[in-house]
Amino acid sequence: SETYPDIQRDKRFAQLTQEHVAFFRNLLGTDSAIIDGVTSDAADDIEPFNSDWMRKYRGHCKLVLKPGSTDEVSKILKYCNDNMLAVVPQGGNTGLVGGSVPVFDEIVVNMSRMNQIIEFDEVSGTLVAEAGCILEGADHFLASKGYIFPLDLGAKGSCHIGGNLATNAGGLRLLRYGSLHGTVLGIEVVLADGTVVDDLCKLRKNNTGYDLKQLFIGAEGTIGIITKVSIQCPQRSAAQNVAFFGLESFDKVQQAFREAKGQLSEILSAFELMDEGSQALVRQVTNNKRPLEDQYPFYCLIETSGSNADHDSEKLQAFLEDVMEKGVVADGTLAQDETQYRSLWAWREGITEALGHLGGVYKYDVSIPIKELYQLVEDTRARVDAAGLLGDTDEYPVRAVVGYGHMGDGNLHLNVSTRRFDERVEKVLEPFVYEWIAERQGSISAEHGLGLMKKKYIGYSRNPTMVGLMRNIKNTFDPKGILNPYKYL
Ligand code: FAD
Ligand code: 2HG
Ligand code: ZN
Repeated sequence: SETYPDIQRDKRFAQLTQEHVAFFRNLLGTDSAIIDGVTSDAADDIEPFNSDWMRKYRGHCKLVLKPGSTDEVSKILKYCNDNMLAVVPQGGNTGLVGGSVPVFDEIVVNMSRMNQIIEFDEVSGTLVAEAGCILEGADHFLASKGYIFPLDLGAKGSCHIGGNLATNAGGLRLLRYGSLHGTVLGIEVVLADGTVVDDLCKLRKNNTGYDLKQLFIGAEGTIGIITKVSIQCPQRSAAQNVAFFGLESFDKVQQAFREAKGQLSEILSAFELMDEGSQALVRQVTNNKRPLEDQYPFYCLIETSGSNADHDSEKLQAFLEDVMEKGVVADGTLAQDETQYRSLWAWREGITEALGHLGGVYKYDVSIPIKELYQLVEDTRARVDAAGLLGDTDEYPVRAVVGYGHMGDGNLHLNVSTRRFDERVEKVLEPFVYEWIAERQGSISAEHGLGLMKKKYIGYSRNPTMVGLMRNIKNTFDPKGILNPYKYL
């Protein structure tokens, strides 16, 4: 491929023909369910499905299929498996590791038409929905019933719940609601050969045999296409508060986290970290007024969710006074209303989008023991600087090396914001970052997954025995390897 000189197209895969297209057209019936660049020139319409959110990864697919039912997904995959046609499952295409777009000419199976809520049990809080529901839409539906989706993230307006499961997305409230491995009760999934696995269980407890659904959570579309989801949703909290703090050092950030857990305990629902560099870039792009008057090396956003607004704000106010008195926090502000609540969150949630406006971003999504979480940013910055790549003017490719993330989960997002993607920058960063993490027994993928970006680096976080077992799983569920090839393993 002109895009990926290091990767060869797998010759076992067939080239798409008019006959293939005719089969899919006949199967899907409606024109809106198929974008065909094989028998017609639909290049412009296909482009958004070929190109990822960051505009870093680009494929050359000529056919996008949008099934409207599990049966259609099953028939598509059976036909692809029989005819050796490679497939990329695609949700909202907000993934950050190049997993959701083709590498060569794989067919995109986009799930956006399977977007119905199937049922909701108002007593238990169990939601059953199709995989193509947009996360924010599902959450709005739940809000009308007094419930909340147990996952929230900046891409909620576009990402699908099926995509969330496929990546095992973590997001902003994992600290409170836990991982999808705990909240998902069941799934329906279609295997490569078209077999429909119906495990759409609605039970909280079910210890009958291996828990197979867990394999598909975080499998990034490599062993099946998730078509339906059953998930346990918590009661929506009546009161939500947000505080935004400035802190002088990463030691103080850690102290603040300890204090927050101790003093806010059951109402704490998020503890997020942002460094000054990340906030300066958000400010540069949005031009919004900063929440605090002065600048600090670090900022934390703390959210509480509870049942009693007065009680919660009293607790948060007392917490803020206490940590300021002890000198843990240098300055802070509390949201006074819904508008301020949203605008404080925007300083954290908006980082990815803001950086995206500034040029190319190299992203590393890592778990490391909290004590060393920020050291990675400092060491990386020093390395990029020593290589002569970091500077304020156009001649330098790198604008800034910044860190932020889900402090409460020990998950850092190291972002290297560049004026343009540049091979010299990538060479300085990789495998340096992965080695740094492996030395500390960290994870090179805390929540975004492996996709195309980290396929060759899996060995930094998983030993050969585990990678071998993973290959066996892949071969069991997708023996011909048609699902999301060239990625993950
Ligand atoms: P896609 O990007 O379409 O696909 C992602 C992967 O899942 C691909 O490998 C694809 O093949 C596979 N896939 C998609 N749908 C299915 C399906 N139905 N069955 C099988 N495989 C499927 N991630 C986090 O974890 N935490 C965050 O806080 C977070 N914040 C983000 C903020 C922004 C602004 C952006 C752009 C991204 C963020 N992400 C975050 C990354 C991304 O949003 C998540 O990975 C999300 O879960 C992907 O969902 P999607 O529907 O867009 O999937
Ligand atoms: C977040 O936490 C997302 O905002 C995206 O996981 C992180 O862009 C990133 O690196
Ligand atoms: Zn994140």
